[in-house]
Amino acid sequence: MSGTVMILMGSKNDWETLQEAGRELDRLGLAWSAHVASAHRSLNRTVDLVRGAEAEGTRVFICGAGMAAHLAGVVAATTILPVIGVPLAGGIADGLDALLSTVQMPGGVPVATVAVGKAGARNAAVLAAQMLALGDHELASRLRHLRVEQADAVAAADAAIGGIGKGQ
Ligand code: RP5
Repeated sequence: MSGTVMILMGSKNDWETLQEAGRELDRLGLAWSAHVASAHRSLNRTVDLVRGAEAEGTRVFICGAGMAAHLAGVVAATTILPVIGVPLAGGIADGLDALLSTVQMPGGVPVATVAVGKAGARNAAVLAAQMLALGDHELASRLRHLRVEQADAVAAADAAIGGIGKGQ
């Protein structure tokens, strides 16, 4: 099964970053699968994977790639389902190259592009959940709970620091 969200990555070396998306999808209770599928090294298989996932009920794609990062764009060209692109660090500009390759899509074929690296991978999962929550009240409630947890963590960190410095 493809899962509600399919994570695609250009190389197995990308998994260390993309697994953050899988972890967040687990926390949010969403079914997902992950595959290595290169836009350049295995184009036909990538297109087949996307078409197969669409037929099996996948609703959102998360695509992570570095360097000349065309994976998200190729997937977006193959499907009308939402595609979230995660640019990865590495390459001559350490992720700026991948960011521009991912985000600079021609009009009519959007890729929702998130931050470079692990924060982007995590945000891709949250954004996918937010899209799916439009038609799912329980998922919307889990997302609200995530926001509360995050705010609580900040308050706990502040309490732990206890106001560094003595003030005047
Ligand atoms: C991209 O090229 C991949 O997404 C990866 O980030 C980068 C390098 O790939 P490897 O040479 O590490 O397989 O296609």
